[in-house]
Amino acid sequence: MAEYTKDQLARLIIGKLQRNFGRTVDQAHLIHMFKACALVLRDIMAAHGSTSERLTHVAHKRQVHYLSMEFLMGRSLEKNAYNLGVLEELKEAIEFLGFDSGELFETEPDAGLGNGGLGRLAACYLDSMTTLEIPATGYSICYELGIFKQKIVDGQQVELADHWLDLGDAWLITKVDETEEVRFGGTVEYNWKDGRNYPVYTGYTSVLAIPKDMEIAGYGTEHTNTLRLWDAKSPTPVDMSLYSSGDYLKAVEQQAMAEVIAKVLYPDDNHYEGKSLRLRQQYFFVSATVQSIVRKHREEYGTLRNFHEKHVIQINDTHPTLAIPELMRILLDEEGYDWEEAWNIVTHTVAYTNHTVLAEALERWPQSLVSGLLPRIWDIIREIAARYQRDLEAYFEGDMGRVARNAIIWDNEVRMANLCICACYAVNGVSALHSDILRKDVFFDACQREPAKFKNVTNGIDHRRWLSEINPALDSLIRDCTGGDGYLLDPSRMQLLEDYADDAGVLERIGQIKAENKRRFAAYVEKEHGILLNTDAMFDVQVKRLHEYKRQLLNVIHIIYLYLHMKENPNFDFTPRTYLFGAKAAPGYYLAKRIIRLINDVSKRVNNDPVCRDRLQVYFLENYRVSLAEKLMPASELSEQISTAGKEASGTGNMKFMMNGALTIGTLDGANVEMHQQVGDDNIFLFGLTASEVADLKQRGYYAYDYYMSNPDLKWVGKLLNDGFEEGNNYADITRRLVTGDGGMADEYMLFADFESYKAAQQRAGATYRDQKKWNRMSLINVARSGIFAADRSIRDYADDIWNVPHR
Ligand code: 26Q
Repeated sequence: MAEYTKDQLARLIIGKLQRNFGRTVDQAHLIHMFKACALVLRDIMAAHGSTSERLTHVAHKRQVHYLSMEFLMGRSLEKNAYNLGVLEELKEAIEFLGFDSGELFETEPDAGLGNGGLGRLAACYLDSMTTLEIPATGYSICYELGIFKQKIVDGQQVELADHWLDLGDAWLITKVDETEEVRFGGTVEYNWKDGRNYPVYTGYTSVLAIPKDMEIAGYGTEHTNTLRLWDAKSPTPVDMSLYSSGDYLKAVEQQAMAEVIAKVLYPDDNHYEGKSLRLRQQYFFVSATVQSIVRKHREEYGTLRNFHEKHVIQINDTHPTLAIPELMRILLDEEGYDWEEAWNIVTHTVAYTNHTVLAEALERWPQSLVSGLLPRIWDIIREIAARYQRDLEAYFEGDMGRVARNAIIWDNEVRMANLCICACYAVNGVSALHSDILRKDVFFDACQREPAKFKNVTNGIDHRRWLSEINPALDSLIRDCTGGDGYLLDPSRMQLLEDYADDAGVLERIGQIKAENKRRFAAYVEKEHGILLNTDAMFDVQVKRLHEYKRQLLNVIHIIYLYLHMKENPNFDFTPRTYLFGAKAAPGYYLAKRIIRLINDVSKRVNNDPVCRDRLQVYFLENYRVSLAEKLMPASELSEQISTAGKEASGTGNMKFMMNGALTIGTLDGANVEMHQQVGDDNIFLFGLTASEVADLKQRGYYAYDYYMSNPDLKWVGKLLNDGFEEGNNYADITRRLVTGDGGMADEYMLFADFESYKAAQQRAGATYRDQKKWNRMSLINVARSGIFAADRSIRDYADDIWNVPHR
């Protein structure tokens, strides 16, 4: 039931072309058309938006503020049209005006304001919060450059700048009148007046935070929410007349220092580096956000005493932790509240989600950096830390080991996770296993002290985008089998599909849908890269950020083993495979880049060896990103989720594959555990050590060398890596890292321990694939039972267990 017909939309687009670009349809280029379409949809959303705003304010509802350094939004045109219920009409209007709608959608750049899982999760949650009619706002930075574009040159990763705003700004509305001022540096002195200390702040540098708002449309609702992206500007224009007074240089300096803040997204995923600019980014966006929430609250209620009743601030990992001392600062210094009162408000407002247990990802900021850049915030953190320390000492009865582990400031560092645990009223992990590890290991002490604080909310994905929108044929099948499109707002209805688990016609249709999606993907790859993928082979896919713990290397080692086996015995019985990889490596992560090069070398060797023809193919897809994932997921058959158990907090790619009918080969890690619970042993290819077995083995002593020496296949692969693929290009460094450690820990992620078990699981997958009917049945069961991995379920969990807000 669309509100707009094709003709109406076409007229609106023509109007936009005329007024905004001075062009007729005949004079318009694709980019004008794209921008005109975006403007038309923005108008529709704006009309809805004013209704939402009115409703929220009249009802005085509690609002959610989702703070995240990353929102990996991808494209918006098709998605917004879909959610507004005008996708078909818009496509027709575009065609009617003489353009190709597919080509038009492809011109939109991805909004790549994130690295991977954490950023994409935030984007999926915005969709669900809006669809479930929860008043919510996302906050982040309007990075001028999003995640870099990856090119593969001579097998190696090269990074290019991502100037997404050239077209991506079509969705942004600048609200200059809602600018906030953020202060850095300077000194604080305290003046004693009326029995209390008032801070006086001098010599600071101001940066202006200018909001650029992106409106978010919900599905099947007129409710809209906003993603607020802060841009950084200097308050002092560079003024030549100051030149002689020496202020000119200062003004230029200030301008540069201000505007660099919103320049670029840090491309590190699951890795912390204590860079001053990163800390400035964090405080910039957090301070602007908290000030903006407080300003609106004051306007509406005239007091901050009820602040915590009307707002929850959700902190996406520790990156926005400074929201805690920033809100304290405002309540203390600007409202004049005493400490207890301010602390009570803060600790009833803020909740924290942890996304990783990797030690190298935990944020610990040098105190010299914090105190120099944020003197007042530093004083507040010190006071929070001192009070917490007293509580810890009392609770742990002087057990200084435990006090030290839980301290907020220790060894001249500020530990952001401990600050969050101290101040937040809820702390959650992102899968059942991960939340368990937080409770029993990483945050053991804090959990003993306050067990009720520690919760689980298993991640979920936007099933409207990641199934219905990108896989229309599967969407039709689900509608046919579950009685219409009800599953779009009630993903639990997907389980009705299971009534057809033994319906030969439906199983056949599942197979045909996959085959057709594979052909479409292969056609895309051929057009873009000139490579012919073998669509008769199983598409076996590992796409995610490159990281040692995700073990792309285990996959590669197994492929090399297959290759060597095939060379030695060309007749060996093997189910044909097309192995696909996609992964960006953090630019400074040397080993990750080596692994990318290795994959490309293996690809070159295998694809050019006649023995492998029509049987084994390996291809590295460059620049893996949201819009590529959208094409790939519907075409995938085997989903590689093979991290060392205990390391992947949840994973969300695993859910996208499952929903699109791929089967999983994986370890019992992250949300794989819950996927296994859903589908049972028979519908997943599990292998490897469990998280507790990994911990035990580490405890007993893991000797990679022994595994290597006693396994002929591993030695075989090792020899090829040492010899290399061509003159002067070998991977002996990688073998050394695995076998002896090369100065570090040998095989830290236990590839060797899981190799045989992985090999066996791969064999099971291959054998099963030969029985297409059985495979399709497993595929159907996976789709049918994937409903609980919809973000709508996650958001209802957050709303009920943590936020205490009503929802649809
Ligand atoms: C921190 C400090 C300085 C620079 C960068 C960072 C930084 C940036 C990004 C640290 C971590 C990240 C990203 C973490 C991440 O994406 N974690 C993933 O979150 C997903 C959503 O919950 C999970 O599904 C994945 O398991 C988890 O790896």
